[in-house]
Amino acid sequence: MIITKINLHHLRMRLQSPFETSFGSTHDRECIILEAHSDDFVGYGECVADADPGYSYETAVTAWHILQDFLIPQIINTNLQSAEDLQSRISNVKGHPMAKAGLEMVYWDLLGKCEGKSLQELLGGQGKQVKVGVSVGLQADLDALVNAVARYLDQGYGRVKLKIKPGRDVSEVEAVRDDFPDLPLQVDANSAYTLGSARALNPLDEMDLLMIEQPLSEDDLWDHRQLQAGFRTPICLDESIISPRHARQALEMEACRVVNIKSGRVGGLSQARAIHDLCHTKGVPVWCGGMLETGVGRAANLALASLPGFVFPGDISATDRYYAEDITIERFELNPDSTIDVPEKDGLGISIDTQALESATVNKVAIG
Ligand code: OSB
Ligand code: MG
Repeated sequence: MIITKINLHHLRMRLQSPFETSFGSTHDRECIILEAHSDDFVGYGECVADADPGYSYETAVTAWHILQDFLIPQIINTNLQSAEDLQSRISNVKGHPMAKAGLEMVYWDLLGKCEGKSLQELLGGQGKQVKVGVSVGLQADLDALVNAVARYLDQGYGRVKLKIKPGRDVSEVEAVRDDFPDLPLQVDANSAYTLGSARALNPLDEMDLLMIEQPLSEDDLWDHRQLQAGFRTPICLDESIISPRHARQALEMEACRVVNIKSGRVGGLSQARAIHDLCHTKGVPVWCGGMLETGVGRAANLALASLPGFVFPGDISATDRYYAEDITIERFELNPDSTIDVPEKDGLGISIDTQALESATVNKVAIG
């Protein structure tokens, strides 16, 4: 496949409500949408780097630079044989996984359109729906939190993740647990604790949580191992798992018992699938994380989450949980059994609402 031209669109999209985590509050989600042209088709991809380097060091602006000045010039007008071939052509660029993942997503969308196959088929996924949950940000107070959870349960979400940070952890989980004793519940600290301060989380071990996600720093595999040794509740790693190698090392070290997989964090769907395959072979459960994606990235997440090792519900909520207006014509709806349908059409299976894309675009460049 030969990509002859790529348009980058830097988007800013207003969230339905601000999303607060231990690293800050987001009201306007930024990302880059890649629009790639081959002779016969147009393919899309989403780079999930946000405005601020809070979740990772990448931002929409650094990813723009890396895509425009390094990644795209190295693959444009070359004959791409596979996703692995694409990755090997850009492997001289260190880091910047979100920029790479956005580019790889474009390749998969075009490949599906060329071959008449959905991304689910191309990746080897199965089933018409995937199980999903909702990630609930930090709220103003405990009442607001319990009300937010109740609202999502009314909408049909069957699994809830609560964001926590030091001082906003045990009482938060206790309040939700008291009102919803049987709810499948988990927490995500986005690396806000140290091995010392994480002692405050000990009471969570009695609160029947599915997992505790990324309590410590991204580069603290060893300390996660120490923490996991003292908890019955599985530790899940998100930020720490940046490649299949890191996944292998984390499992060998027993730094976690569950892995959150995001294609953006690991440099592309091929790497995401490789981590899935490794964990599946070792019997370690994985699930699909989310980055408040537009419909473009959400479509890819749904296909990825349909691989057989994705046993926990994904952070893949319905369109209206994130945006009043999205850039895809398709809107993703929650089914009553807390699932969302996997797109069936070729490639990502979505079509772009060009007017919505235009109105969300704050910067644009054509390459090639
Ligand atoms: O850590 O999982 C995270 C959103 C942005 C950055 C990091 C994370 C999240 C979420 C939201 O938890 C998941 C979603 O897209 O619904
Ligand atoms: Mg997380």
